Amino acid sequence: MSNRNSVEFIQKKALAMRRDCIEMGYAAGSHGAHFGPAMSCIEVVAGIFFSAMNHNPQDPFMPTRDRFVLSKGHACLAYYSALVEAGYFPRDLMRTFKGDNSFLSGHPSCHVKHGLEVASGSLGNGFAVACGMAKAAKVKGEGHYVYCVLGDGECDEGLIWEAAMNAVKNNLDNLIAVVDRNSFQLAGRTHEIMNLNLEAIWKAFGWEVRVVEDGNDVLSVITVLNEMRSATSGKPHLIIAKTVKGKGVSFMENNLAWHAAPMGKDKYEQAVADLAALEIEGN
Ligand SMILES: Cc1ncc(C[n+]2csc(CCOP(=O)(O)OP(=O)(O)O)c2C)c(N)n1
Repeated sequence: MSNRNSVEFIQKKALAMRRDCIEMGYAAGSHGAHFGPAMSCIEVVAGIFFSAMNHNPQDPFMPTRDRFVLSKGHACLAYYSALVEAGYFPRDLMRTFKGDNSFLSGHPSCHVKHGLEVASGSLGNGFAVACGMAKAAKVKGEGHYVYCVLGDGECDEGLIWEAAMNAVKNNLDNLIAVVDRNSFQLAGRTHEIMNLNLEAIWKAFGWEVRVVEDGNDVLSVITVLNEMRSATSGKPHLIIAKTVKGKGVSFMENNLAWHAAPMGKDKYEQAVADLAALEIEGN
């Protein structure tokens, strides 16, 4: 697939992805969906899929493809929306989200033909798998990258740090991880639950670290992804992208009630209107 798309193209994809998230989450009815965690990382996921990653939706098993792991698997709406916008599966399947026998489950499961590389959702686990995939590529002399998106609350997990040490030991400079720094987790603000200086800690663990002040800005995201790909430090790469939980929908932004919730018709209509207003602003 041609990547390195224009900023404008990716901004449009990001907006379409937000709409897709609302459609899928609304279709889940009383099952509800993790709206806030998906909305915060849309530009990060869009930047990876439509600028950074070498992949081909027409050939999902392509051996040279870059791999993507959504370690914060509960934000699967962001992942599914990138896949549908890239053409990995038809749009009408979006309405099967969380339905019986659907591959669009509430946390990602492994369906490589639809672009889903790794099952994830048990926090910490996806990141460790991504480190293993990057090591496997090194051992086999394969040149692809592994991209991984994790949550800032997820960085409280011990497994993250075991895997982070191992990645440095194995010089996994083919690994580009992004922390979605939305400053909230499930039960509160991250600084109230575990006040971590993520930049200092990841650096201390030996990673090459960059901080993006606005992780909902496409240009900032794709610029830092480019920088990481051309870095020569030999270290694994970690981007801390400061984002807004629930970004783009007025009643979701920084509102923990929308970490996960069912969406009724009135909220659906409000969300659609908010996103339509964003589209008008952008044009
Ligand atoms: C091992 C594990 N423990 C607990 C959970 C439940 N859980 C789901 S989302 C979440 C909060 C994650 O916060 P963060 O990583 O900051 O992601 P955000 O939702 O803010 O994007 C938790 C604790 C889980 N999925 N896995």
